[in-house]
Amino acid sequence: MKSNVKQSNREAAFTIVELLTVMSIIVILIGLLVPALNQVKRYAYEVKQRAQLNSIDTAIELFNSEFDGYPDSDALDPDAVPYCGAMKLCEAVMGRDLMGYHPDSIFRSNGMGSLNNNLYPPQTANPIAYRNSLSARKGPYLPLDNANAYQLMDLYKEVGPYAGENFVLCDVFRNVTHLQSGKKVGMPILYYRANTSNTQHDFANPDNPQNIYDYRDNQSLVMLGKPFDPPPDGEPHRLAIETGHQPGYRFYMNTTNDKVLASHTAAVRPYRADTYILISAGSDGEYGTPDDITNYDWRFRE
Ligand SMILES: [Ca+2]
Repeated sequence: MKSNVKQSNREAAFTIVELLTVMSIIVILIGLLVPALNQVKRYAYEVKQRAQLNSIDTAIELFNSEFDGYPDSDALDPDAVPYCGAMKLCEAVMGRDLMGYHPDSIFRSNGMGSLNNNLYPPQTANPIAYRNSLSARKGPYLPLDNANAYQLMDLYKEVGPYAGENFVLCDVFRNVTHLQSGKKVGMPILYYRANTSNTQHDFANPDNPQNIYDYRDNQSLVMLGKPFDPPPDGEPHRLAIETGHQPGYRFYMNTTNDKVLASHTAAVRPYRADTYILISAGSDGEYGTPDDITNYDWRFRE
């Protein structure tokens, strides 16, 4: 009887070996779960990014139906001042001051119209001009809360050739520290309009004047690099420059329409040859890598 009691006590208690076994199983389970959770989080961001591109698509279509054409995306404005596709996209769907697009705009970097009149006057300097300007506006075509519109000078310490007060629409990934608020924000969404009077998609010659898309529309912006990973430590975006290739090569490789290429009979064509292309840098904040999210079938090619 005595020996029986002793035996059941021993069975009820955990030995140190059993405890260690249980603890190591828990550690292994956590090790399995954490990457899975990170993957879920990343997937959620990707879904959110696709939704944002869809709402930008809708906004551009509203602009198109109002003005009978997609917004310009040339790298320069009519005065040859740098004003890239990403900035023109923001002006078209939000207005240069986020209060709506002025129909007399000719997409000048300084917001002036063709008669050197300020289409987007500041409210404080001239309240009457501001009110008149507002009553002429169209849009904004995106809700301000979803636009993620930020001034370039709040994203990059060095804004390169650009006027820093110009806004861009940013993606939903949080890689960049907003220089004013300290909040984490996204990288600018790149915008390229198709030149429908052209016929080529020549990745052997990215500078071919007959190319439907022009990689140079956003090249100077992409050349600014990653604001969260500044030079000399940071690598340039792979969409901008790649060792052994001409600038723009990766843009043309990754916008080539596989379905047309596969036929071997038709000419090489880009995706969305008659509309426009949008590119988000994706979760790594770098343009031209496999995680980029676009409004066409991004199949990353080296
Ligand atoms: Ca990327």
